[in-house]
Amino acid sequence: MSSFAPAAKRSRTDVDSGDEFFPGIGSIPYKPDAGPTETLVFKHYNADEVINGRTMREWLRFSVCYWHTFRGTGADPFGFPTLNRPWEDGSDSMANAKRRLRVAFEFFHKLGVPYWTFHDRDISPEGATLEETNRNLDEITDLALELQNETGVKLLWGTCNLFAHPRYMNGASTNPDAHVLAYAAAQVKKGLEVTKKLGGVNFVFWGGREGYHTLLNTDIGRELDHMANFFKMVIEYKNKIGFTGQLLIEPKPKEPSKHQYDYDAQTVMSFLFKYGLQNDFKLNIEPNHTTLAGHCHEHDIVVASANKLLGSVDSNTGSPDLGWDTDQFPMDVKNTTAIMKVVIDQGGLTPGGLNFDCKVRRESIDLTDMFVSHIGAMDAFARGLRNATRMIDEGHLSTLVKERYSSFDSGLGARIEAGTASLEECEDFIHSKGEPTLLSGRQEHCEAVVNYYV
Ligand code: XLS
Ligand code: NI
Ligand code: NI
Repeated sequence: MSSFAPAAKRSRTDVDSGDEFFPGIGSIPYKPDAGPTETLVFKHYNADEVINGRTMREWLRFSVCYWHTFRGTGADPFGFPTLNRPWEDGSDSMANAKRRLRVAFEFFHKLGVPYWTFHDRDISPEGATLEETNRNLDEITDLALELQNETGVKLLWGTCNLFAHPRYMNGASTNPDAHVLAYAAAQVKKGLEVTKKLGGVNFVFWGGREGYHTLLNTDIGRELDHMANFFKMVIEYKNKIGFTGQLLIEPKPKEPSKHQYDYDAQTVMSFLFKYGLQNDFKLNIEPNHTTLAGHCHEHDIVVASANKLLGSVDSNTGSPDLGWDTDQFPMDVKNTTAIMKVVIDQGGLTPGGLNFDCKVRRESIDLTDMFVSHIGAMDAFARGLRNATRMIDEGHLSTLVKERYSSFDSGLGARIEAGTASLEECEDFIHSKGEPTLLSGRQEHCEAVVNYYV
């Protein structure tokens, strides 16, 4: 971004492109020999360093989300806002929205992330009518385009907020009222248009209210059919306007609906295959949703990738010891190593990325906490990338897995794998070979191998 003037010039009512909102902080440097308490530098993330044939920037494709980082206030169901955000004037005005957008791009630029993500309603106020709302969005996205061009920061994905407004309380594409579904469709039409305008390389659907609270008033079969037809309209319009971004669905098991239709990766994939949508959609996996569904952190990443449907990652972590979505910054290197192993094994995430759909704790009230949190998470993923690269290169685990399945490489096993064996053939095999020789699963050995790299 062009130069930022001192903070003293900051104004709450005017939008001055020369304002600097994080005056004490410059571009975050790579400083591998930094001490433990230097948390405003990268100790591991060296964007231009080539690892395994690609720069770290290209492998990791980091992105900052607009909603938590620039719309989060620290308020929770029990308390008022806590976060210190001096540029906010407390209004829902266009001037405030524009100033906030400039702050965001200063932040993205100084942090050195290549991408950002937003919901339509995060960046631009909703008006009294759809026309007014869309006009606001046009004006704000004009500025976003300008700021993207100025800073080189690109759009990883756009999405529509189809869950906050009261009209969506019973769902958007699964609402029992066709009128509400039509509103959501009109909103998504515009969302696709502005995402295309900003060069977004993906478009996400997280079905916040797509689910139910009681089966007594709900026709699940019709709701799922409607959701599928909604997505078919999306595909049709996307093709019509020439939007080439990847469509993504983000699974989540609970919060806010008691039961969410997009419960986990396996559930979403079965929906996609049932309705023939598997070639047009992939999954955006958020591991703290995965743990809420009762799986381990990397489970859905592995399952989606195994089905060639891992499109992108909301790289958060939760507190699995709690029962709700805490959207914390991923600081656990074991988790990031497990995720990066999958990402490398599938050849990268492009056009997806690692989006920090994370929020600072409501007690982390300083502006520097915004940087420290993202830097810590980027470093955790950089370490994950380095660890996973070594782990894959040295090949101990992949050799072990290959050996474990080697009985399927020849003879009857190969015919079973090819789908050409029969029950009679298996019976004959057992008559001649008898009992199998049992082999250890060696779980603790595998865990010890992983610990060597972490
Ligand atoms: C909520 C979701 C949401 C999506 C985008 O839990 O993670 O933030 O990523 O709508
Ligand atoms: Ni998310
Ligand atoms: Ni989430």
